[in-house]
Amino acid sequence: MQIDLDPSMVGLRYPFELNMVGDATETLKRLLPLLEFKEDRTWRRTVETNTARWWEVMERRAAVDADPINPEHVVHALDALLPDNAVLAADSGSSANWYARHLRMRGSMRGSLSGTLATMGPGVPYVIGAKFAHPDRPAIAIVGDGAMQMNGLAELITVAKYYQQWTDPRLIVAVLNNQDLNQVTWEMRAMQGAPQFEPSQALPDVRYADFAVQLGLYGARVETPEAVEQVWRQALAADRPFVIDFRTDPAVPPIPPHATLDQILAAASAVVHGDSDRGSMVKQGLKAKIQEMLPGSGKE
Ligand SMILES: Cc1ncc(C[n+]2csc(CCOP(=O)(O)OP(=O)(O)O)c2C)c(N)n1
Repeated sequence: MQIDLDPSMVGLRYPFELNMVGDATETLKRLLPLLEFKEDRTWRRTVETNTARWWEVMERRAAVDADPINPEHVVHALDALLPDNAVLAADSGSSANWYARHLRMRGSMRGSLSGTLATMGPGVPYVIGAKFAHPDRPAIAIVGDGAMQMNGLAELITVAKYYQQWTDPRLIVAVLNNQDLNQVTWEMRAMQGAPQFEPSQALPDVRYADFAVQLGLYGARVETPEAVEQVWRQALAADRPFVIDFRTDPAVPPIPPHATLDQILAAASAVVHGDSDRGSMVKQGLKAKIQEMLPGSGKE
């Protein structure tokens, strides 16, 4: 079913069984009395069980130790602390995976990413835009170090220029500093069985937090998992924008928990062909995967 105000949009991209033209709220109000209660709750129970299992697996994956910090822990820890009116953005890269998997949208939260084009670089500009639209709400971007080097660092100058105009000055940029164009490194492993190609994939370590401080913002570099929660709390309580440089492990696989066998075999073949990151990659991949099969995870 599709409901759209604009008749020219109805059925534009996908064939629907039922097309309705109208205001979504009013149309749904008219549809509600037509609903029939289904006695058979099997489908609903399956969805509830799968969802509960998903959150257990996420909890376990976030708790897996990594070198030095598991990026899943960074985003999972944020979920528990998020204000209900936060505006969120993820960049295109491994951050989009952790954002989609670990953050629970609730209250009046909003979230944006470059869903269709998947272009790198929108994370920081999106939260700047959010602050102009909603200066009274905290905005948080989760961004890869590649995107940060591409344009995020320069955009911090814009943040420093305008933040005093915002009633709530909180804008947080969390950099997943894994010194790798990690999403593509993993795609190349999974799709082509190609080992990490260092000349194109490796990134220099940059002091993102120091750059923020130089602009008059706050910044912190985090190198241990124990410090993750505390720094999120600090940034969420700050009276100005805050850049957090999380030193994360590129060996944590962003491939989906339900990756196909072909993809797993291709990644394994990348290891055989001398991936520069091979030891840690296999170890982290297995550790993350095992969380889905442990007792209590619903698969035993
Ligand atoms: C403008 C642009 N260039 C290249 C790509 C291909 N690409 C997608 S994700 C990615 C790596 C992103 O690296 P980084 O920002 O460091 O995030 P990570 O995946 O390491 O967390 C690349 C190169 C893209 N989507 N958009």
